[in-house]
Amino acid sequence: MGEKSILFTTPTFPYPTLPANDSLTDAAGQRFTKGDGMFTLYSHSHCFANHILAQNINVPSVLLEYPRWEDFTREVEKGYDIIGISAFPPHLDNVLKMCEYIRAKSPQSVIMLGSYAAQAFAASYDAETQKRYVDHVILGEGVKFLREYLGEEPHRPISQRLMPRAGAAPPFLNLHPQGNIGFLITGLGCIGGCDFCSTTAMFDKKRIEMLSPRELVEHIKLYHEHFPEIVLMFLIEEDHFRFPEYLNEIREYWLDNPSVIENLDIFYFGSIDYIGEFAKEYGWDALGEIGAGTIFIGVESKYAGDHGYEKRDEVDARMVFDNLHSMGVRTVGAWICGWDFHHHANIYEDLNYLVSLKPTYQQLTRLSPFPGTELWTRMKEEGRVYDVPWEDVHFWSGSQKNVALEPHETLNLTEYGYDLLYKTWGPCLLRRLEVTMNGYEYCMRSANPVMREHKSKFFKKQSGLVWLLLQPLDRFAPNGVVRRRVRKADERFRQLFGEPTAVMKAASMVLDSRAIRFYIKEMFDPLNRHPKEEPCKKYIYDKKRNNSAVPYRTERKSPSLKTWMEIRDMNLRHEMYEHLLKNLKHVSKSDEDIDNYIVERMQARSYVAF
Ligand code: B12
Ligand code: SF4
Repeated sequence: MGEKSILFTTPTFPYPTLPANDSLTDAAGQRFTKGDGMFTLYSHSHCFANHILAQNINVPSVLLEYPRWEDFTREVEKGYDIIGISAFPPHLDNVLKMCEYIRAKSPQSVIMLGSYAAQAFAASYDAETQKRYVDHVILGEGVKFLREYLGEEPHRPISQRLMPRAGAAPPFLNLHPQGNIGFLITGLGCIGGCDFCSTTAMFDKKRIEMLSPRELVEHIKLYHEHFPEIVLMFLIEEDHFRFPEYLNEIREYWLDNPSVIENLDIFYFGSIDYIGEFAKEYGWDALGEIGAGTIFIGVESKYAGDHGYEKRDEVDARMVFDNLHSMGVRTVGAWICGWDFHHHANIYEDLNYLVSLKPTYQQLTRLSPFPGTELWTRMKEEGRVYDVPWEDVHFWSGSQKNVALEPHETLNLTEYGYDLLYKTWGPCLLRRLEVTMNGYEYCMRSANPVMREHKSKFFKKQSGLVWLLLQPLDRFAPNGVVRRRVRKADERFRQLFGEPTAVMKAASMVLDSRAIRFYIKEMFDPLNRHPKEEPCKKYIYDKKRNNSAVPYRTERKSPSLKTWMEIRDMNLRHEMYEHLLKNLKHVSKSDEDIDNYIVERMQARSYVAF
């Protein structure tokens, strides 16, 4: 077979919006920090599946990310041998349109469809319709499939090099922050087999290990060397804590890298029971020592354990959340509304249970029977799946006929839940500051010198950075309860780290003035009127950079005039602040750790991550 030309692409923009007019690609805005008013982070992310595929085949390829229709058609008309589309269900109507276009303009191109749009497509269309649009629907791991198709050795290890970074910032500071979150995939799939879960169905209830513990730490070091502005490594996996020996092995390599420990931490995934068991086996301190920064925890419901979900059976969620927070580990508490056991007499109790855990971040969604899952098949048989448009098949789909609740109630309850968390505990960024201050105290008490001398610095720097937001938080707190929390956090910060420096006070005034301007603008033109649009990028994997950590070249289309002006404005402002703060640092009493960090963040145009 001669060398094939390959185009990988995501669906074309514009993307559908979520029920609350949120952007599909802004995970912080639509979920993790949703409901926090102007303190809701504004974030971006990338399509990692296509990168993994492009990195693991021997032939060159072109990768289009978030193309507009004309970017896509221009590329299709070049007549690629293979066009691979990685997409999610909300894009299926558009994906079918893309396939029709390919069939018409480049009939020799073989069309491959992967990811969760493929899962939904395979479950929803008969074989003949599928063939009309797509030549290969790939369910499960794609690298092996692609290598086999290309006639390459399929079983060689799947490697990962650096991928584009994701980023997040408060919108009044920066709508286009530089990426400060790196991504690695430690494993695909989950052995849990929960009936509602798409990933366990996609990978047939198996887990495919993608990096060994040693490789993982080596890869994190590589990210840190190339992108020193990264503050968080996001590890894609379904439940790290099901594999305690794996995690415990990370500890040994992680503690050997103090300079990395001072600068970044790790986003893990876990479930209550398995985190509890890990802590029982290796001690709670082990969680700090594996670099856990944030853990995404599927709480699902207070009652999940009573209804057959084995991962929520044994351990008390409150004890797990409290212990994690007390040692500086942030949490994302995930809760699902619309279980069959939910009714009017227990739903508020369930929601308030989640609130009582005080998750640092949250994900409140509706139970959504995703096509291709066991739940969907069962509900279909029971006549309980409403026929909703593809654009509404996501975490708030409303496609499920509930036993006791009306569909609008489940959506309203999730919206209400975000608001309740905000009004009870304050915005996630305040909760984050409280947890990082706990982390500092915890490290200073620790018997482990690496935690005491190195990890404590990370907590101190991050606490200092988020302290800058206390002034706008105090001004724009949603109520007196939260305002008092802000003031208590300030008092505690001063007790722990002393009086804020001149640099901190100046930076805090800058943030406050940005927040005031943003608030005024929001009155007339709320950000939610303009759901986030990602720029189109073209990544060229020409295979000439095989020894380089970054294996692609990026071509970015000129941004729209509005985006260009926003970026220019941000750059100018940041240069000015950076200059001001550097000068202040020289003429006033300074806390080197915090002040240098604030200036570095200004330089990097990036702030805290989750
Ligand atoms: C990172 C992530 C995101 C990121 C980036 C996603 C992206 N690709 O654009 C962000 C934050 C933007 C995001 C957003 C959303 N996400 Co998301 N996300 C994930 C997460 C955590 C990891 C995905 C990933 O990168 N995995 C690593 C790659 C390598 O694995 P992979 O994608 O499975 O790809 C492999 C195979 O599937 C296959 N493959 C994939 N594509 C292709 C294409 C071809 C041509 C071939 C041959 C093979 C192939 O080969 C790859 C290598 O083996 C998953 C959970 C998970 N663990 O998978 C959820 C998940 C995919 N997201 C999910 C959802 C619902 C969403 C949203 C719709 C959220 C919402 N509000 O409802 C949006 C939609 C975003 C969009 N672009 O429209 C669901 C999907 C469920 C479903 N059945 O639809 C998941 C499974 C979470 C869950 N547990 O339910 N997400
Ligand atoms: S434990 Fe989590 S990832 Fe695993 S099958 Fe259940 S819901 Fe899915």
